[in-house]
Amino acid sequence: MPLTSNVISKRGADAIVETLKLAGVKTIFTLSGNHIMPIFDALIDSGIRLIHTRHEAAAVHMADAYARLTGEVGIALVTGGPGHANAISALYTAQMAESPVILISGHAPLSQLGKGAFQEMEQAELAKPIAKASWLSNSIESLPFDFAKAVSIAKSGRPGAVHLSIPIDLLEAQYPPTLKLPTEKDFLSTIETLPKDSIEKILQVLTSAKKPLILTGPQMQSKAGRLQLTRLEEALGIPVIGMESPRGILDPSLGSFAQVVAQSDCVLFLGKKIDFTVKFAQSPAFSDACQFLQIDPDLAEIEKAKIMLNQKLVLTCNAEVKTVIQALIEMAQINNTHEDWCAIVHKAIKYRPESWLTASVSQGFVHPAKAFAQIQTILDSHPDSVLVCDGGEIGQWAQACLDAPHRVINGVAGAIGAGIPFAAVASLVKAGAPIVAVMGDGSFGFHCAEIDTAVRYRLPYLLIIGNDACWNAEHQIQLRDYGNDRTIGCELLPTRYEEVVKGFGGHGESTNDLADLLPACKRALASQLPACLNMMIPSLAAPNLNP
Ligand SMILES: Cc1ncc(C[n+]2csc(CCOP(=O)(O)OP(=O)(O)O)c2C)c(N)n1
Repeated sequence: MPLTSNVISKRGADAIVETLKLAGVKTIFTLSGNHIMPIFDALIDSGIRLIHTRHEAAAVHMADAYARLTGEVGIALVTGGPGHANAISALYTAQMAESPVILISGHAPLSQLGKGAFQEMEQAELAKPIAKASWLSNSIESLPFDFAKAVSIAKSGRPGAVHLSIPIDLLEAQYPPTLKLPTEKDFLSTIETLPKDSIEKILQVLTSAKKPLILTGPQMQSKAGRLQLTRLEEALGIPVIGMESPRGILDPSLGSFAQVVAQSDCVLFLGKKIDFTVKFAQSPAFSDACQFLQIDPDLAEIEKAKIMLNQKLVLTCNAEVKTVIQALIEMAQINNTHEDWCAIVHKAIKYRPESWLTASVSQGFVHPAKAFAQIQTILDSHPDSVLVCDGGEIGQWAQACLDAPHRVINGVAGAIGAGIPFAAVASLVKAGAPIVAVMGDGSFGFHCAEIDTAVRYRLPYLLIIGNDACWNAEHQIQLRDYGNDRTIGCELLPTRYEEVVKGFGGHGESTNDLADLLPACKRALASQLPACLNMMIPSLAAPNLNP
């Protein structure tokens, strides 16, 4: 029988909560279940806030957005078996976004393993391929240290997802009077720095190139991270570009960047994985004459690059990205030799065709670029406004047309559906700032029950639904690859999603009139509720800025 809170003697669950407090955890995103109820009980009076969601994947998406927006570790707590399995797809999004998230899952009791316990599942094995580390706690003594180790791993090197399964019998077991809790050092991340001569060598190769570029990955795309990249660019006089999209160098928020990438003669991959997003650094995306440098926290990434790039990889270093950026800034010599090249690169990134703003669409529809030109004024109205992007083609239009101090996009994982959980957390951590989340009608469906979560926790935001009654990104693939007469199965209905939002207790508006768009958004924001603007759009292909 589980111990209840009126039996005051401490349990493993209390040890976990003590450890969460030591780690400075303030918020946990969760969905209840038998295996984790001792933790719920131990959280009473702990000062740690529970945000109870409607789906385990949403809890992980929320922990992910929390980590990206605060720089702290995001914690998701779910039950064992099916609850854990539900959480897994969202863990992949966090891992690919280099977001330090810890998924704690309850687990069948150790004493019943192999006997057919309720919801028994090889949970750690299930999470292993998509996490930095994944394991099953196996003693009450190790429990607090397991959590501290999870924090340390999630934050070290390339940040990412960590999973810890905790059997319920450990949570219910008596807390031995001799039980030790972790100290500050147990939570710390390990930092690999670079010796001074390596930094000098990197600076020398970069500055002697004619058209050098520095590419960084998702972990540098927070507001603070992007500021650090600007400082690095200012210190070196070399373009420093952050990447976080599965469309990579073709990301519409990078304009026609792919065209200048092809001209570069030296690229430093500074914690940026050399993967599909950079076309594996091969020709024609990169010049055959381009030299490559790589600084990466993962030895495995370096080994992979050596095989792929061979002689073209002239220098590799194993180190932590933010520390290296700081060292590069400190050791840089002011040098203006690449001023023209910087201007060319930034002009390419800013490129958006003027024709977007005069494009006409059929009666009853709104062109996304014209709508976003108006919505940008909302994002410009506050220093901490947040842009969330989700979905297929509409998400690409949003990324091309909108900018904000904080951006949370679905990221390299390319998984749709996280927009509503992301928006709730943006509202939680950036209270008072406008939160604008853009998503397709298909993507809206994945986690629309989280509108209820946002209503319960009073988390206002504005969802802009680009409603084309279609899973358009896939429909566009059918048109492009199979032909106009071979479209199948991607139709949706022009559903009144604003009524869905109202049904959950939020505010709903619908428009297909550009003149009413901004007033409708303002009414939605003034409602101080989770709100949506259901906007009818034509099925447009994502913007192509690198024809
Ligand atoms: C979890 C997940 N399932 C499926 C896909 C494949 N997918 C990518 S975009 C897309 C269509 C999205 O439709 P919608 O949200 O309406 O946006 P639209 O493309 O219509 O603008 C689909 C099904 C995916 N990327 N992630």
